[in-house]
Amino acid sequence: MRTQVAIIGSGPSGLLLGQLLTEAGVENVILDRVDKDYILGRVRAGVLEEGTVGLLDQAKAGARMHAEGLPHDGFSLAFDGRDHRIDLFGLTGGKRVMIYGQTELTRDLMDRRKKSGALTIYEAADVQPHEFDRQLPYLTYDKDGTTHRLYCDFIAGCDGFHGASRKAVPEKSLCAFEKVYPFGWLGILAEVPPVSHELIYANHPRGFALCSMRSQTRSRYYIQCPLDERIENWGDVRFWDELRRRLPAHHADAVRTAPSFEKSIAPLRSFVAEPMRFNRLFLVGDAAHIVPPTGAKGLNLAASDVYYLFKGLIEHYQEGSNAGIDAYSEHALSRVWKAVRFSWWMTTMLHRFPDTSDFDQKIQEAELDYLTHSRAAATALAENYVGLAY
Ligand code: FAS
Ligand code: PHB
Repeated sequence: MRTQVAIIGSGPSGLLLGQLLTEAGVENVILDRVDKDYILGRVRAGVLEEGTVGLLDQAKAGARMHAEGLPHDGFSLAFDGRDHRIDLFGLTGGKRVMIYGQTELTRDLMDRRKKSGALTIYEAADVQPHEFDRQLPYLTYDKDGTTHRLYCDFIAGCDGFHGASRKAVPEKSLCAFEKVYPFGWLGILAEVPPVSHELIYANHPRGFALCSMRSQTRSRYYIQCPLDERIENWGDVRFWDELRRRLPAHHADAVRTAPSFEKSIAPLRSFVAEPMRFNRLFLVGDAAHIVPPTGAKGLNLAASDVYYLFKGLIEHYQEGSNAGIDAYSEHALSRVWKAVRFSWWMTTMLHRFPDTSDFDQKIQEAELDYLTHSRAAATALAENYVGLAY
């Protein structure tokens, strides 16, 4: 079998790239090692930057997001028993974010791809990129007891942090930068109205908490937890009590509870692989970088990678120019590192570290106090949160 662009991974990166290419008339095939239901069963991101919203529209997969998503003009920082709103819209000259779950975005892209007739091969085992350092790359994969070959012009490694594409790159050709945080996030989903109409990021001596949502009737809450924490230690009552302890009293009293229908623990890390291109192989999204979810950047960085790679591939196929693909890694990494810094800064300011002293807690609260009383400081926060320009 042969195609123009072979995409490993049917997550947001792979699906968005595949749909943009299909809309532009560039043939592509997506392979994933699991099935659709498994992918849709993962609960992840919830905040979309305007650039991500625009790409979904360009992929003709944005209708349900505009119908059901929640445009947000601000969020609150809670600390020292009080909270302060960060006016994203006012501080950034009219920019906002869209609250819309990654699961729904993925579903919309899958539905659009099915309508477009583009090929996705699910449950493709042992997908491996080959000869990407030459001019005739191909993928091999196992399905239905046979090893198949997919010849292509380019390979997009959209297969996440644990995927095969980054691992296929010779170690001497890749430089990895990593920081592992000494805590995780315990998250739940519950069919209950959110405590506030906007997100609340809370710093507390007991640990970080985040009040988010998926709709006006479905809430998403997170509390910081030790890395070795086990889900079975956290019944709903214990979760709700701990969440309330970490919020200012007026929010704690307003938290409405209901049985959780999803509960998971995510570790936090910062990771960047450089470069993001190896001749005919391109690393995209989590395959190339990971950020702690505190800045709501993971999914949005995947989208900006896709923007740069899509632009370069279209220039190659439609104008015969390789300028875009040659610049992909440099352009993507420039935005990635600024988002990695922002996510590290938000995480460091809001979380309780094992060695956080009383002095450190006071410094965190002073930084939050400065942020919520200085227009210059709040503007810097706001422009990073809504997303820096592509
Ligand atoms: P993904 O990991 O989403 O998709 C990769 C796909 O490749 C998967 O479908 C996988 O099955 C497939 N694959 C992997 N290896 C393969 C192989 N060898 N062969 C074939 N297919 C293979 N971001 C936020 O902005 N906010 C959040 O709150 C947030 N929470 C998160 C919680 C968790 C637990 C995790 C893991 C991530 C979270 N993220 C969050 C980040 C997340 O949203 C990612 O940025 C986003 O999924 C990136 O999308 P992809 O790059 O497509 O990678
Ligand atoms: C979420 O709703 O899942 C969410 C929102 C904001 C974040 C992280 C996660 O920073």
